[in-house]
Amino acid sequence: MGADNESRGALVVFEGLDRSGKTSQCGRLVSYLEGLGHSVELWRFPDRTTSVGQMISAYLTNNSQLDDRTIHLLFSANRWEKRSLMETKLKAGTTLIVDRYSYSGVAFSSAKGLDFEWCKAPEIGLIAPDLVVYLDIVPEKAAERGGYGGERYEQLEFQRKVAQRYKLLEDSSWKIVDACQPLEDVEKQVKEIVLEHVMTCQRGKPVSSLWS
Ligand code: Z5A
Repeated sequence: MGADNESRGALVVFEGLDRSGKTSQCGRLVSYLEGLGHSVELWRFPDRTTSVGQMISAYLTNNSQLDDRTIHLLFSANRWEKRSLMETKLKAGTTLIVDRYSYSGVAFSSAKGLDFEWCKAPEIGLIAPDLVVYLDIVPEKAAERGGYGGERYEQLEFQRKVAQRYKLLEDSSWKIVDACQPLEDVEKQVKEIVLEHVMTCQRGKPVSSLWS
């Protein structure tokens, strides 16, 4: 996809267990990049605003029951329905800071017992992130933070399995940040790592496809 080396925005994905601090860091990062004059948008998956996203939301809040494979494919469809807009934005020079992506899809569904490669398959061909910031925290520590336990997957034993699956997905696009540090220390590291990648994409880097 896209052999052109034109200036573009960066696709930066945040991953990690529940309450690892993704939402906090994404918000701070967007303000920081905006302050530097970059065109930047905050995205999150699931995107609960679409009709597919509303089905996912009902499932996560225990207001509907769905077969494990069905919900997995809905999470994936929710990314596919945003794929072309994502490419347009990136090529127009907008950096996208994305709270969860395909790695969550595979880690959570395979932690339920679905086949790992089967879980990856529907994600193949989505846009590959330029950077994945993995906020690393042990589940016990995350559980001490506010609001834990409200949604379907927020149970300690399950989160341990999710952490194991995440480890299998790590590749050269990943940067692991210790999320147990104070929020401001995490923020400082995140800003440095992300800015470097934003500049690289501005200088020109082809958009590539995930896992293909
Ligand atoms: N899921 C899936 O199965 N398949 C998929 O394809 C996708 C997702 C995309 C919804 O995710 C669920 O969907 C999720 C995965 C699954 N599983 N669950 N449950 P979500 O993103 O909507 O919800 P979430 O993961 O639970 O995210 P969260 O609640 O937004 O947590 P967070 O963003 O990582 O953390 P936070 O909101 O920034 O911080 C949590 C608290 O910790 C808050 O009180 C902060 O002030 C505090 N905090 C943050 N950083 C620190 C530090 N450094 N020190 C101390 N306290 C901190």
